[in-house]
Amino acid sequence: METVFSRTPTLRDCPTHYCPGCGHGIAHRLIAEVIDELDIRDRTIGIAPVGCAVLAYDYLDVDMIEVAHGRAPAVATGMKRTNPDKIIFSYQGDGDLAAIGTAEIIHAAHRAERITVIFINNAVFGMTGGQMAPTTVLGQVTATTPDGRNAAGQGYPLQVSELLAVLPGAIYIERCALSSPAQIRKAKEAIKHAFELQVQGAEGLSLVEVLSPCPTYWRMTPAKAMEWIDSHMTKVFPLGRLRG
Ligand SMILES: Cc1ncc(C[n+]2csc(CCOP(=O)(O)OP(=O)(O)O)c2C)c(N)n1
Ligand code: SF4
Ligand SMILES: [Mg+2]
Repeated sequence: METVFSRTPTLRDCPTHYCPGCGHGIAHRLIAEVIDELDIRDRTIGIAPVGCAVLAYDYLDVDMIEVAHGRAPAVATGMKRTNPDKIIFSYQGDGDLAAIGTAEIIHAAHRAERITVIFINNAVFGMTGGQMAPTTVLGQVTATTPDGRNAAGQGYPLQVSELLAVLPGAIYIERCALSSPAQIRKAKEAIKHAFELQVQGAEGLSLVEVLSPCPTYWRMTPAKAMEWIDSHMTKVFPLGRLRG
C-alpha cells in the first residue's frame, strides 16, 4: 500500500502531554516538517519556552536549549552571533514573548538579529492556569478576568506583531492561525519562509505569530476553540503579512 502521510523524522514518536485540541502539537509538527523539508536538522538549534511548550525538546528531534521565561531572543542573539552557521529559532508563548519578554523581542528585532521566532498566541497564560495575558481579547473570560477583560481595568490587547513590523530590523512578520486545515497549511508556508530567510542569510529577524487554540482555558471544545480563533481572535489580530 502507498504511504500518503507519515510522521516527519524531526517529530519524535512519543505520547503528547498537551490537552486535546491544543495548538502546540500542531505547531511543533509544522516546524518539524519545515526543518526536514529544508534539510537543516543537523544545524538547527531551538529554544524552548517557559509555558505549556516547556517540553518542546521532547518532541522536536533537534538540539534544543531551555531558557528563562521571556529571555529567548536574548539567548538566541548570543547563539546566532557565536554560531552564525547554525539556524536558531525560539518558540515562545504570548505570556513569554508579549508579557515578561517584551523588551527582549523588541530589542532583538531592533538590532536585526538573524534569528527566527515562532510566537504562539493563545490569548492566555496557559501553563499557570489560564490567567489574562497582554493578548487576551476584550470580553474574554480568564482566571483573572472572571467578568471578561475590560479596557478600563485591564487595557487593550497588545498587538506585538504590528509593533515589531515598524522596525527595519524585522525583515519578515506574518500572522497566521491554526483554525482550519487551510489555515494550518498557510501557517506552514509562513514558518517555512521564516526559516528560509535565515538559511539564505537574510539580515534581520523573522517572526511568525500563530493564533493557537487553548480549549482548556478558553473552556471550549476543541472544535469550538478553532471557530473562536476566527470569530474573536482574528478581529483583533488580523491574519496576513505585516512586513517583508
Ligand atoms: C521569570 C518567571 N516568571 C513567571 C513564571 C511563571 N510562568 C510560567 S509559564 C508562564 C506563562 C506561560 O504563558 P505563555 O507564555 O502564554 O505560554 P502558554 O502556556 O500559554 O503556551 C508564567 C507566567 C516563570 N516560570 N518564570
Ligand atoms: S492549557 Fe492550553 S496551551 Fe496548555 S496544553 Fe492545555 S490546551 Fe494547550
Ligand atoms: Mg499563552
